[in-house]
Amino acid sequence: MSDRSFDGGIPCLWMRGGTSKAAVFLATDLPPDPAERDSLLLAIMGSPDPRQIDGIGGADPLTSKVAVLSPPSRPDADVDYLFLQVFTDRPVVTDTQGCGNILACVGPAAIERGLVSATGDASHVRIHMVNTGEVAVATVTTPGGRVSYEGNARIDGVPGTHAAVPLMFTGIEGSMCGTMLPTGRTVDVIDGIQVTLIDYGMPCAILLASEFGLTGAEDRETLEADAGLKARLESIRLKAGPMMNLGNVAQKSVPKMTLVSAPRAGGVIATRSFIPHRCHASIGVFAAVTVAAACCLPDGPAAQVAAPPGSDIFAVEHPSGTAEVLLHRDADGRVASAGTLRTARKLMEGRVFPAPR
Ligand code: NQM
Repeated sequence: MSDRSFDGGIPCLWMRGGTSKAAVFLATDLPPDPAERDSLLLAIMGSPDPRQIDGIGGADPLTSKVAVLSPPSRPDADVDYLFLQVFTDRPVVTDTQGCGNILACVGPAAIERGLVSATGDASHVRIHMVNTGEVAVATVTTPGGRVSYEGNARIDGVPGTHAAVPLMFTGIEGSMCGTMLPTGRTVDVIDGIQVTLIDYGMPCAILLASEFGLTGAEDRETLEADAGLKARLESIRLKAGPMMNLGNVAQKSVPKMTLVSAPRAGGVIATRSFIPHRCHASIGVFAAVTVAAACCLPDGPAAQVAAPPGSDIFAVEHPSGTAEVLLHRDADGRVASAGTLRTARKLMEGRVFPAPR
């Protein structure tokens, strides 16, 4: 343990990225030892406690997130971004997933904190996603060299309009599982249920809502109250983890368990995504990209219900609207690159005070 004191607080940006919120830190402001850092982050967010009453976490996995920024460790990036998911009700901090929603606030935060310089009215920030090893490119609105959060872009799940933050990805296939289809199959059967185990940016298990007696249009609260459903999903998830090269996933936030059904609002597919123990209010960015990639497979639960898009834009329906994913496919129909559009906003800048440990 270091003898560093945090009594004077720790510099922190509290930001919305897409449909999630995170505390954003510079790595130099946190303990270098991961165990010590994670203990501090639990004390900052107020975990473990389902209400996170003594911390700044919002009592929901979508608002109990951390981004740690540091200078780039590779020449093709401008900034390193380590994502950490802080569990609300367990003393767990995990780096075994990235987060595309929080990725949206990394470019603005890196400029705000002086790690990256703005380059004209729009700045392209190359972000090394340390969790998975790829580089994403975010475009940040920077009139006069300062970050602007104002604009006309709208994303479902966030009221109002804001500056667009387009995100582009390459090389995200098999981000954590090594390969897009870690079992080598498009369909496996676990506990008698068909499942596609796939990683195109996020390890996901894709299942038909109908196999669980659901329409796939149920709201978040109804699904979260269904203890039987959650137990069945967790049983499948624990078996899927080793099959996906993820090892024992009991204390990990992957794979995401995504129930799919036919679209109802003109999109390509409808989703209800468990992340993994709570139902997402919308859907994660890389989870949506991965669902879109699953729709391109010749068979499996997604292909069975998807309405093929007429273009490269895959509208993925979720409980609070639709997330649009851009998928570029090569001449063989293989997904070559992906993108999406998010917004972000600085909510608070200051010093955060961890609870006594
Ligand atoms: O899949 C939540 C979120 C996410 C992850 C989660 C995300 C992604 O919406 O890229 O954005 O799946 O735990 O913040």
